[in-house]
Amino acid sequence: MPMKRFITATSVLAILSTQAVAQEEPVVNVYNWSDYIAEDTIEKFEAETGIKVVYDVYDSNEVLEAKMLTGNSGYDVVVPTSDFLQRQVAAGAYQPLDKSKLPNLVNMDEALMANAAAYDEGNTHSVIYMWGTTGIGYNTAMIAERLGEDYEVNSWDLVFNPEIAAKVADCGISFLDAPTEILPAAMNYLGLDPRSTSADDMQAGAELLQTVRDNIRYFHSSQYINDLANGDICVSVGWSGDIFIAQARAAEAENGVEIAYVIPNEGALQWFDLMAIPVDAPHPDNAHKFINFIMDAQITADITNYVWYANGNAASMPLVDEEITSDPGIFPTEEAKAHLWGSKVYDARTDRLVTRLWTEIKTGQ
Ligand code: N2P
Repeated sequence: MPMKRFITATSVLAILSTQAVAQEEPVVNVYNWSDYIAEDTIEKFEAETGIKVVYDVYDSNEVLEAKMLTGNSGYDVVVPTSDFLQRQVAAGAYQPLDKSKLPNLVNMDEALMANAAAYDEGNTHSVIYMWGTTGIGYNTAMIAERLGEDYEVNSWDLVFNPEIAAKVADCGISFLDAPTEILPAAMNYLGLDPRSTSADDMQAGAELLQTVRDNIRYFHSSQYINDLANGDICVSVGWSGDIFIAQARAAEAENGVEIAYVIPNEGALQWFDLMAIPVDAPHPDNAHKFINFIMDAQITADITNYVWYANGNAASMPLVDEEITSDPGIFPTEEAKAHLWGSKVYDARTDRLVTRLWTEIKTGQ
């Protein structure tokens, strides 16, 4: 009898202490790409859940990766791109998602999630946030002025053909500071496999970039949005949605700047960015709540409508503006899709080579 009482008391204690552990402080630390969320997403999440969002931004997978591989970042939700996610999962950087806490998974597009599973088997650690392409944004009037009214921008020639690039260099060309996206585009332009990891192919891509290096004003992965919108630069190799944001900002400012985005005929990189929870996240339960909230059809539609990126949420599609769903720069045509390539994870040797080549390109050595 006394024994039984003892057991009961112990179990009560056990239950109490489990609850104490499960009860996280009402905070979630989110680390996402810059210009990648709607104006009211965070506000809405905080109002609905009472959980405060501490929101930081980055514009480089390499920066995020350094934090994930070091550990102890303090972040609860991060958004790496597919190939980087794959390497970080292999390194044990992320915890498996508790899918019982993610009822909105039913909203996700099964075909896209199956594609994403190539980078994270079984979608065990990640959910698609947004996806897009890496193509060319340009100022229509400035290009017409320099290359003629009839020049149709539909090829990587604009930035990779030294003669053409030289003709537009004076109004400013920017490239993403994203070696794993720019080098493959250069290789593809040369007729090489953009997913090749052969040192010779990488070297050839780097040499091409060296030939146009003097025509490039800068390498940066977020500054180009405002610079394009203000007419301070005229060409950006950049991310689809970012270019559309520049277009929208120019329209809003009524400054006469007109920006267009093209997926060049030779093809382009198609990437996914995915939400994941670091293995040492301080608030994993709140992280699940945040990810589930993002997967709400209306919330994801609001984000796409604001940042002009396609998403992986099938249920959100009827709520996405027709202006966006019908734009081939955001939802590529079947013909364009045939030329898109997926991001490729590099081994350590290839990664070191890419880093070295990229430093040489940026410094013009
Ligand atoms: C948002 C950029 C996100 C795309 N500004 C990079 N994968």
